[in-house]
Amino acid sequence: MTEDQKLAEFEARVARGDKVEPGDWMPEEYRKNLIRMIGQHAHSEIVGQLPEGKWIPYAPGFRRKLTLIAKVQDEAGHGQLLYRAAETLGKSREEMLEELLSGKAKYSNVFNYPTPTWADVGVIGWLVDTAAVINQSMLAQGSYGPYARAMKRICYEESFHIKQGYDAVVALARGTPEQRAMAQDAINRWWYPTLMMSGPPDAMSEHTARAMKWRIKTKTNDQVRQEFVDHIVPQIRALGLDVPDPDCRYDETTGHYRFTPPDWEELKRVVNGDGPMNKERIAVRKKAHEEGRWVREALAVKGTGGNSKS
Ligand code: FAQ
Repeated sequence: MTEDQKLAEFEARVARGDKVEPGDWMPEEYRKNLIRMIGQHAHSEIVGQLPEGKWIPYAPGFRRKLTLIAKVQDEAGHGQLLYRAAETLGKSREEMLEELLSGKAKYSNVFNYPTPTWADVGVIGWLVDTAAVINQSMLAQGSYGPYARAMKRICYEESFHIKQGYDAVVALARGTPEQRAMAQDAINRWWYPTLMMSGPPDAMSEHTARAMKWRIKTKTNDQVRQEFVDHIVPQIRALGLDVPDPDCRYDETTGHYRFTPPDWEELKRVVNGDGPMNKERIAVRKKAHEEGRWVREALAVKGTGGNSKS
């Protein structure tokens, strides 16, 4: 078959909803785009442990500490699954990690903001994980088998994270006026970064058109963002809390909530390394990577499985 015939057959398969598997022929651009996206996603899960992980020693009570430890550990597991999915496309985990640590690779904007209060843990679990699950349920319908299957499993766990975050926010919303104010302050700070998570608007998005054609994504950035807003605004208001956007209201004619778009220049700055916490996040990752070197080296000793007896 000529390259054109292979491409036509590939596109017909993808359009039918078939899954593409690791050994299958695929256009080079499809492979590159998936490596880019899955790699960034894996890095997001790994760096995403840090903003909430910071609160493990200070979690209010044993039960909340246990659930937070489990959540943060789940994110590490998601990172592992995603690096594995990217490896099936021919890029090594070492190479991807090197790109993260050198600052070359992008990861989600949202993890470059500080978490000054316990309410941030609740609001990340509730708002950020809700936005992540809406996006990932869309990705679970995607064309690349290993990524789509990883998404399905990850979504089960992230859905539980939403409950953990929501439960923490409900406790604050029903608490003292100070606790309620803490919850509101965290929502105010996370609202726009969470809206930015779904990516730039479709009109500015470099990769969306091709990603839709090849079913790497099955909804556009704007569709995912709108779905998030429609889902979360009534929940926030039901707790007697506010969305920090006076123009956010339900539009009877469209059946959707209107909202003020985020500052897209801020998104650009943050994903390109100039957010409030980028430097600290990478410094912490580098330190953890160095401190874990002996474990990787011990595991890599051939034939011993890391057992020093042989
Ligand atoms: N942050 O042309 P598009 C989680 C970049 S997981 C950083 O629209 P695309 C779980 C984009 O990469 C959260 N960079 O790109 C959790 C591209 O850069 P490049 C992560 C962003 O790929 C919860 C450029 O801008 N989820 O939260 C962002 O079609 C709690 C142009 O953009 C995923 O990664 C951004 N927000 O659409 C963990 C899901 N937006 O490569 C711990 C998989 C855009 O050309 C605690 N990824 N960029 O240099 C996706 O769904 C897509 O990649 C989008 C972007 C939607 C993020």
